[in-house]
Amino acid sequence: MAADLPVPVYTSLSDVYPDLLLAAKHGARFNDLASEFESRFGSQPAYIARAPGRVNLIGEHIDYALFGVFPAAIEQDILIACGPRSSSPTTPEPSSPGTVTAQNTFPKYTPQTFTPMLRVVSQAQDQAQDEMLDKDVRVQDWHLDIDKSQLRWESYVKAGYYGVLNRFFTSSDEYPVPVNILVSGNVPAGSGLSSSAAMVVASTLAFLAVNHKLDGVKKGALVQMAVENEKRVGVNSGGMDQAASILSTPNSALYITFYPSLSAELVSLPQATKAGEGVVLVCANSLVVSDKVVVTRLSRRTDFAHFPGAKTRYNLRVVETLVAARVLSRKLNLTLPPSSTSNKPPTLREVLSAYIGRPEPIAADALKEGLERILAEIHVLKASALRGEIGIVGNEDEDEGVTMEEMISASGLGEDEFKRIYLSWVDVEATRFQLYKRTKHILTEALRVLQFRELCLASTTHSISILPTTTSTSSSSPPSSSTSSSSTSTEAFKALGALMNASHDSCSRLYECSCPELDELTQIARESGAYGSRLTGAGWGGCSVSLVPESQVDTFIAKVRSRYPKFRGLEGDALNEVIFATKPGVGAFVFELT
Ligand code: NG1
Ligand code: MG
Repeated sequence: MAADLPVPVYTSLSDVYPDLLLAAKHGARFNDLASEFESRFGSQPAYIARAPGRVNLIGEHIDYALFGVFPAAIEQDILIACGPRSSSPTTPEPSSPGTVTAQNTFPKYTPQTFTPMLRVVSQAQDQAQDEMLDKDVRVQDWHLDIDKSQLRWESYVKAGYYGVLNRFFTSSDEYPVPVNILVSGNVPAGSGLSSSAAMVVASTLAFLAVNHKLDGVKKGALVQMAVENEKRVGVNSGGMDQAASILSTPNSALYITFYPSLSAELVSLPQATKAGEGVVLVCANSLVVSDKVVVTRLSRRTDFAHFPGAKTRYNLRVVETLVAARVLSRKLNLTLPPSSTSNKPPTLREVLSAYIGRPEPIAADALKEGLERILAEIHVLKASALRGEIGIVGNEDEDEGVTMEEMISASGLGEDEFKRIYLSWVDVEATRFQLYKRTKHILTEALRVLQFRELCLASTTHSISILPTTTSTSSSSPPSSSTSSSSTSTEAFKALGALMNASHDSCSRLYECSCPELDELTQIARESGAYGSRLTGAGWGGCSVSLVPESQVDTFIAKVRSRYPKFRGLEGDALNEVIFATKPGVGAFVFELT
């Protein structure tokens, strides 16, 4: 079934976009890119790999804790035209196998040439990778230099290539072809719409296609590959973006779960019965660039929450939530599954599983009930509780966090072992670690995702599991289906909007991943007629997503434009680029030029 669906390869865009206007619009983009490729490299590309960005409706910063998320692909995408270099009459054959000449249609991204280095190994060096390869012994291993200390456009191209090389060119009798590629796209970078995942997915697809390795590759396997590939750029992200980019289908959002294994269910937003009473999603870019890959070292006296950088922002959150999972399981005396080895520390989702004490996959209703119960116990993670102080005072969400020493002591591990498990892969310096606030966000956000899904299922007739590895989760019977009338759909939109607002509030106060501009933009959106509005993606800048009555989109956009200071004076394309309505779009595919 769906994990088993092959990655689609098309030779006609009208098979992808049944809407003629859309097919013509994208057809023109594909043609332009192919002509540009030909004029730069002297021959037609063989393929164009295409992967969309995504908007996350709800479920922020919980994918790496292995809780379910609710994204949808957007129409904007990354296109990578590629062709084997040997087919080019104007350029000489390079001597090393697999050399890549990579160009970008945006002049600020300068051309790059890189060659993977081959290392011969006698046997498996990386057990996990070999298991995925289904091979006992690898005889060769490829390396590409990826600069993690700065954001470079070609790093995302290399990341996709890396995975292809190390999965498909492991025996000494096969070498990758030299390749020309030309990258283009319209997913705004650093905006929380996952241009990075779109780049990595498109790059993975391009290198698979040009090396004739696409045959038999299933969508599920491509998601796993793209997730692993993107980690090479330096952000220890979850799998939401790659899964959304690959698995989306038009007009549906995806409920994606990661535990006990990857699974995706198509869920539509509630339909209004009366025309014009439906909703659309509007993305608005705060125009603050969200940059997770810059490394910023902090002085001991600095509050990390206000500084940029993957290591201090995104990856620090990953560390805090993993440590919180360990401490919570100890405080609640839970026995974690044997798979939670020290090399793969348990996540909060695995802790919840142990807390509920039922075999996986656990149905959505039971997960919800478990989340509600465990939330009543997480005060054990407050700094005062960890220090053994009696009596908890102040606002229930206030907590000053713990020091490194206190955190290590709460983990029950020795300092060396703690650092090996939780800090060896990341460069963080912070004075306080927020175990309570991060956990409260993750568990309440996981609950909101389940509530959001339930509201959608209650008002729509279908939900189809497309990666049915955990099908029995769908025994999480949707709430008994209500008769759909416009008043109930309006009530449903209000309830969805309220969940989005609560999500933003939690991101802002507990996860501290918003910024003043995003707080302002989402507030303006609510005051301009949105049912709900929240940041989308990692935050600290980037886009908001708002649920807006279909009939009011134009007035909504006009109001936001007049009130959000960074939008004043923007018109036409410049305005459309920063605030636009979007519908769930088609997932990644390869276009073969004939
Ligand atoms: P963005 O910032 O949109 O790329 C990141 C992570 C996701 C997820 C979200 C927060 C990457 C590639 N993706 O998304 O996995 O954790 O933040 O929900 O870093
Ligand atoms: Mg990204």
